[in-house]
Amino acid sequence: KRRAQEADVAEPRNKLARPALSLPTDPALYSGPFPFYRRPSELGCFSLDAQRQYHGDAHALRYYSPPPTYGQGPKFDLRDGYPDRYQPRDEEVREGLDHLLRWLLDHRGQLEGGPGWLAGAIVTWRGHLTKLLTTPYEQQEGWQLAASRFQGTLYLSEVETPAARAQRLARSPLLRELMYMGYKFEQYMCADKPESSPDPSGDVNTNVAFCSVLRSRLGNHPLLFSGEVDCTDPQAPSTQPPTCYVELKTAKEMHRPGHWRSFYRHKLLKWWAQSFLLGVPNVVAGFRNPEGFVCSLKTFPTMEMFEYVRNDRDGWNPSVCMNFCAAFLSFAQNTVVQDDPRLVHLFSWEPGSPVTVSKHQDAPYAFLPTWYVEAMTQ
Ligand code: 0WD
Ligand code: CA
Repeated sequence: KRRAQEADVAEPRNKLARPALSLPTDPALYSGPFPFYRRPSELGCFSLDAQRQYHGDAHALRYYSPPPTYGQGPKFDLRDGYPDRYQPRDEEVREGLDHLLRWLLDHRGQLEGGPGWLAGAIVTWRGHLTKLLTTPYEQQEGWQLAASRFQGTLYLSEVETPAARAQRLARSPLLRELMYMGYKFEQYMCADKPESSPDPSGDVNTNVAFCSVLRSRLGNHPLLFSGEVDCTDPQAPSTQPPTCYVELKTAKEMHRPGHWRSFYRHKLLKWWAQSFLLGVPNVVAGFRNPEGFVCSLKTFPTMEMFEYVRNDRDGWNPSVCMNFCAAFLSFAQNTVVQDDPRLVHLFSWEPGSPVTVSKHQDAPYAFLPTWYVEAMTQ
């Protein structure tokens, strides 16, 4: 026993030279002070149209337009228009980081942060960072993240796990309608122009998206990421993005304290992680009854969400989320050493296990498109 300990002491010389082979995810390992997180600032934006085509503008941004607070309150039928006025995005199309890379290519000459800032940054979708933040508490769904280093920059792009793909292909009619209802809620709450009102008579087309591109930093990791934004509030105290943005969510109407507790422990964690990363100050929830009607709304300020679980031993802790994310980013930075857009380190995680890595060359895991690599090499 004693000899084994002595052997461990002699090892660090080796450990320093080689990156770790796996990363544990237990929450207890990541408590401690909240790490530095730079206030996210918007560098730009882009829109995707009804045909999922990229435009370097804000035309798809909608305006927060809640129903009047006087009177009887809302009665939004979230099932209205399903399925005849539903144009869902083709989920077989793997977009990877493509839209974000298109934005980056168009703006690479105007990036702030000084020369070489991009070379030291991590580029990814906000949604991928959300999954990292919630990993220490996630007990259902694993993930895979592909990583490539190119011109110094570390790019992270999610890969659909076989389990997630199987679930998506076997998605029940009930779940499909539930997904529609989330988008329908947005239509009841958003107007196309700041001075107009929502028009729930039109189609729900989930190809359409407005994406904000932001700069931040977690610990010593500079970040450039993009996230889809539901709407902007023309009456927000500050009109400066991202502080004018509003995230819309639906949840089941709850009637018992136990339902609320479970909502705070699970849903609110995901809502917090997603909106905190992007700097969205408020999440507006619509609670739907069993008939699919939203009859009540509640605003959850992102910065107050933790209060609901602060004194709950089975709650979540923002420090744990952020410290784990920082640890993962360090792990990835130390693992992906070779600069090669065709080389992929695939980080895989399943609940109850540590994050592991495998190495792959070219198809099917390489995700940096030739058009991007060639244009950046000019
Ligand atoms: O190709 C894919 N498998 C994915 C594409 C997976 C995840 C996202 N995306 C796309 C999104 O469509 C969006 O254009 O990437 C872009 C940025 O997404 P994000 O902000 O990084 O992702 P996330 O935070 O996970 O989702 C934000 C919103 C969702 O809002 P809710 O309230 O449901 O969290 O993006 C939408 C959705 O409204 N969204 C999607 N829309 C169409 N197809 C998808 C999807 N697969 N995933 C999220
Ligand atoms: Ca939303």
